Amino acid sequence: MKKKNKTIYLTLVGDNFNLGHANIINNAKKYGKIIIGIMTDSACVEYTSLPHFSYEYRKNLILKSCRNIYKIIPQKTLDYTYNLNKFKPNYVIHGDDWKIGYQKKIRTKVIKQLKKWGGKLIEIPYTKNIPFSENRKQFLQSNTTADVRKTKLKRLLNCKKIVKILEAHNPIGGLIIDNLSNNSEKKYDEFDGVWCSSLTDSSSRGKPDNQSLDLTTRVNWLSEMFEVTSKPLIFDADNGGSVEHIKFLIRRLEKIGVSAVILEDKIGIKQNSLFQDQSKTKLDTINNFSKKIKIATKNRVSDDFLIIARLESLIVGQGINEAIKRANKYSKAGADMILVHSKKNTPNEIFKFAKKFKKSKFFKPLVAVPSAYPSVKEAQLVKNGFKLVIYANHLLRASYLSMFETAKNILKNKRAKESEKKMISIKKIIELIE
Ligand code: SPV
Ligand code: MG
Repeated sequence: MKKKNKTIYLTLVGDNFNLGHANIINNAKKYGKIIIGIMTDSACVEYTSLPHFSYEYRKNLILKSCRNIYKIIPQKTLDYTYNLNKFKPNYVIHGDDWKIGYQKKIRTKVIKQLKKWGGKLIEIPYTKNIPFSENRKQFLQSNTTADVRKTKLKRLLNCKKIVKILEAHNPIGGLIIDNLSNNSEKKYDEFDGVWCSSLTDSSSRGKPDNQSLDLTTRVNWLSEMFEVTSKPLIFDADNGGSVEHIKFLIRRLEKIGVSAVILEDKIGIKQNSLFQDQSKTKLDTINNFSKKIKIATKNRVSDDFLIIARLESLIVGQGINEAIKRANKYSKAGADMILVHSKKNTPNEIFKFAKKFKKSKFFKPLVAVPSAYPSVKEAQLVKNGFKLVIYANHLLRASYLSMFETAKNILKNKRAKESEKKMISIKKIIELIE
């Protein structure tokens, strides 16, 4: 077969187009017509983080950067089998770095598939001196605009079984969420974003969670968080203030790149939902709260910014039927997701709610905040219709204990030596930030 009739297949994520990619494409040209499989968001989250840019954006970036591309197609899984069988390329080209690690299995499968039609694998030396993680950090630093950050939550919801959000009350907490991953089990895992909690925002400033820390102050400090992180953030807006004020809050949050707001159906001076005595807590009327949701949805620029309605019926002991009634109304008013809050020490009550709500024509994906029932496993939440889990206060609780113990020990020992082993070294903290 003449070269001009041959095809060569390669895959790219295409987020951070660099020398390595250019090298592969230049080599590929020598063999035939280039078919590029762009990894979809779902394919990427099987083994790594969500790409920074959306599929469409990455596709356009590749089209703009390279000439002589015959076809661009989505590769929907890490496994090449489907695309290879469909296009039966004469060659597949890849860097030789995939002979080890998680890609080894994929490579073996590619070789097996190609054999079926006499295709060949071409491996070129991996382009060195592009330290991926360093590059990635710099790339994220300079490419995280408000809009790109905002859309990430919806993209994650579209491609993950469950989206995992962790509270951070300062930018260093945000950096932990941005950078931590777990490769020790079979599947890659990481937190997907930040919860901006009214409880921990207030407590970390020595104030009660009763709106004494005003919303403006809370929204303003997000610029510091956003300066150094790239993952999406969900904002806890309590009840969002009065009907007249909601639209201003929504516009501000969306404009700065927040991905979702959670509004709760309580009124009056609030107290935290986890307090035992809720006798003073009042729920909003269904009509008034639905009005807030409608205003919120009407005033967002794009539906990539999510409006999440939070039900407090179970917190105040009004039972599952009342919660279902409200969930249906809030969903009808336009809420994208429903958070059903509970302070019971097992998830039974929210699972009962979920079972009933799943049958409703107004069903929306559910959000859980397992502060009171921490033994629930994420897999159980998925099974019961939950799509988002918020670990709402854990970094604050952990750091408070650590700060308290350190302070106590320095005071007791009249020196700091005994506390050193429980602290990160100064060298590490400098390296971390740099
Ligand atoms: C928060 O984190 O501020 C919340 C969740 O709203 S809870 O504390 O459980 O009310
Ligand atoms: Mg709160």
